[in-house]
Amino acid sequence: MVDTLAELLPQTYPQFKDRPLTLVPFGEGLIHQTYLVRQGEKQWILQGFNETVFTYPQRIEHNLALLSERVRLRPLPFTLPLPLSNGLGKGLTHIEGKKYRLFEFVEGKTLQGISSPAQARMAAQAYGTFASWAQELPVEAFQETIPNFHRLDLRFARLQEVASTSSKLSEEVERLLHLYLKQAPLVTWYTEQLPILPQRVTHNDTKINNLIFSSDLKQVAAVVDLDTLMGGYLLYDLGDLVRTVACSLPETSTQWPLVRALPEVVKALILGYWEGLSGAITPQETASLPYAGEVMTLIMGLRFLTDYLEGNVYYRVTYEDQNLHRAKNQMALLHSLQSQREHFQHTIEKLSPRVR
Ligand code: GN1
Ligand code: MG
Repeated sequence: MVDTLAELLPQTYPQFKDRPLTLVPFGEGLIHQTYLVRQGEKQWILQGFNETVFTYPQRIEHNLALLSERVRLRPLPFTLPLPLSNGLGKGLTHIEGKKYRLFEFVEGKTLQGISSPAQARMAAQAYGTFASWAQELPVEAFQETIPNFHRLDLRFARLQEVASTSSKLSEEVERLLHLYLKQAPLVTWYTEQLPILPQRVTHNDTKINNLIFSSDLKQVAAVVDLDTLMGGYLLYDLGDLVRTVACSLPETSTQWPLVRALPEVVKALILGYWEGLSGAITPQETASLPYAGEVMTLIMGLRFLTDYLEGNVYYRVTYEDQNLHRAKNQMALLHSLQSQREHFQHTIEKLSPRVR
């Protein structure tokens, strides 16, 4: 495939004419297929667009156009890489029946984990700055690129539905399923929040590897993966940071007994996010933050387990049981977060004495 792409890309992107290209697979994303494109010294990112997951590409284009307009008027301290136009002026290019997008290559480093709480704080500051900046975007003008993406209640119901007809319920799976179903109180808490939390434009996929740090790791150079940018709640963005940054091991680790939330990192994330927000937060939102990591960890766990039962139709896996293992990993993290909830509550109360 890479050879075909290298040959066909110049037909749609005139900037590639004349000199040969090389393509290599790139990054750790689970949804789109990403390649690094090289021509001489210059580099780009080419993304094979996942149409099974993103069935509304025009909604993404619509949202990104709103974003690009805003960033032109009010730049951020980091870049938001947007698709480059092809020879027809379009962001999406069709090659051999598939869709692709091309991006400028951002010089720097992506991390799969952090090496200090200070790094966590920097990452959270960037996402907090983004949320504060995005507060001025008209949330109602943004379209849902994946309907009900972070609706915890619907994800919970979906797992129950899929499990009820599954033929893959071994004893191991049953045990895990039971642990997930015991999380009903968190789902209830979440549904009670929906009417009181303000909707705002959030990133919705704030994994650590969706940031590009400068090569010296002293600052955040770019926030990437903007396809799920749409209306959401602040707790989604802080939550996915907690899930992916404050965990002792990555989400693919199978050393479940060693999976836990690192309190000093959670604290650094809360502080950094708070600093980035610089006051752009309501008391209700503040009160929701101690649950942020739990909600996002539960959502991902539910999704991994559902996908396992459905036969790995959504997430890319490298072995048959990987989604089951990811779901186990997320449950271990969730339990660790829950055992420390009061501690996180305390950290947040100290930032904002009005919150009880
Ligand atoms: C997916 O594409 P990637 O790997 O950045 C997923 C996120 C999950 C994540 C789990 C559109 O993100 O919601 O948190 O995998 N994105 C989509 O690692 O489903
Ligand atoms: Mg990604």
